[in-house]
Amino acid sequence: MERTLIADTTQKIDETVKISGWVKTRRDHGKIIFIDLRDRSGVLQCVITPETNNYDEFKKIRPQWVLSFTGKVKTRPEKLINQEMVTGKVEMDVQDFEILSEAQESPIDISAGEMNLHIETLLDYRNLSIRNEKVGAIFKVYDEVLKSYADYMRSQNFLEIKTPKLLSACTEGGAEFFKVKYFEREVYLAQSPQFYKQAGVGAFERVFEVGSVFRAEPHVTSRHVNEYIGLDAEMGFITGPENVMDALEETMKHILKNVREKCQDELKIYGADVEIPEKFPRIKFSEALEILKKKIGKVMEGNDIDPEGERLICEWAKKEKGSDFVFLTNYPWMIRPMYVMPDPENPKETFGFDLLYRGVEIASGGQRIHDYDQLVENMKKKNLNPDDFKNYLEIFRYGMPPHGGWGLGSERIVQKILGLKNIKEAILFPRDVKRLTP
Ligand code: AMO
Repeated sequence: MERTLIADTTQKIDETVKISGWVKTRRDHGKIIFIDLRDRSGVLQCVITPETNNYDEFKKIRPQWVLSFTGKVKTRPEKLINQEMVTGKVEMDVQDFEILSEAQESPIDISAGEMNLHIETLLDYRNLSIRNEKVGAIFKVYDEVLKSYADYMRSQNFLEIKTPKLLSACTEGGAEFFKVKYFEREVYLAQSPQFYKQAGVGAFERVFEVGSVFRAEPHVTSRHVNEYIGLDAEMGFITGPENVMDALEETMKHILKNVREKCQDELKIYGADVEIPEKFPRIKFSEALEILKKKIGKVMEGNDIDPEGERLICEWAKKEKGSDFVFLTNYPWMIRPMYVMPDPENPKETFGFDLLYRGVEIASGGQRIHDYDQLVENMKKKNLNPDDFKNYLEIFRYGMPPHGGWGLGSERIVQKILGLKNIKEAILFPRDVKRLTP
């Protein structure tokens, strides 16, 4: 008999079907055994009685065993209907079962709705914890974010590209590189597809990439990991950084709209609201500093806005502008990379921006320098040696349109949508300063 998915059993009342999945829970009531069987589509209550074939063998079956059940789907008595479940109106009277795989006793209880475990324990037992319904919900939202991003980019005629992650030189300079052995040489893991996506613009005008990014940052924070998935984009023929912000704003709206529509069950599990503001407020970096100083009484040390400042600016944007998002624009030249276009009216500022969402930076971007001589000049001003960027500079010898783009952190989006305390919860198998397993 062909397998029926559990979610489809609601359409098969009074039919005999075969379902397959994992034992989520087992409850014994005298001789009657209730099994909640889980497959990729849902969970179904299955009833085993002494009439079930090989009933005695069922005694040994425990959570996480993988089974097939053949039996009749029937409507539950009115008072036993579970409104919370898609399959809550039906159950299966099991006639026959087959054991597909046995399981040892689980070291953590993954059947519970809420797994009140320390994050490190959750991650130590990651192979199991991702089977929990609440943990699993995170990855359904993540899937929707990735899908919506790629779909939207394509709908706007961006070409999907994949760029190399093994590099002979550090992309943007700086100390955030992992060195790895490559035959007899030492090479670096890419900490951004920056240069390659710009090369992509030279050929295709609009490109995007969903790819791994490696950062050798020793930070232990709730928003940093050492390997993450970047949602990058780059577009040509822009007339200013506003075009890039407009495109990023529409992209985020599209992602959130899809998550809100398609992940209702998952959002409910987390009690998460997805609000989509009509317009994302845009304020200059310098104005943000003023707001922090005047309205909130926080003076930033140095030239940048620290995580606490980002949180406070987001609180301000929510209160004053009713928006979970806020763009900070015109970043100071001092703290932006050499490829970011300086503002011709005020060279102390650039056409670089950040996008903050619910207290955290989720994207950086801006207009880039597209003129060869200007780029060389800017490198020198930043005390970089243009000879170290020979391959990158090549792009600008052969005709580059004005262009710009962004890098979005996919995991931070999911973290903020669901209100997860730590970014690592939004990563299937995270890599941090200490963790390289499982
Ligand atoms: P940036 O370095 O700001 O910009 O990175 C872009 C976005 O990537 C995410 N991110 C991270 N997520 C998790 N862990 C980390 N350690 C981490 N570091 C960064 C953030 C951040 O906003 N080349 C530019 C982008 C561009 O201008 O196009 C860049 O890499 O969400």
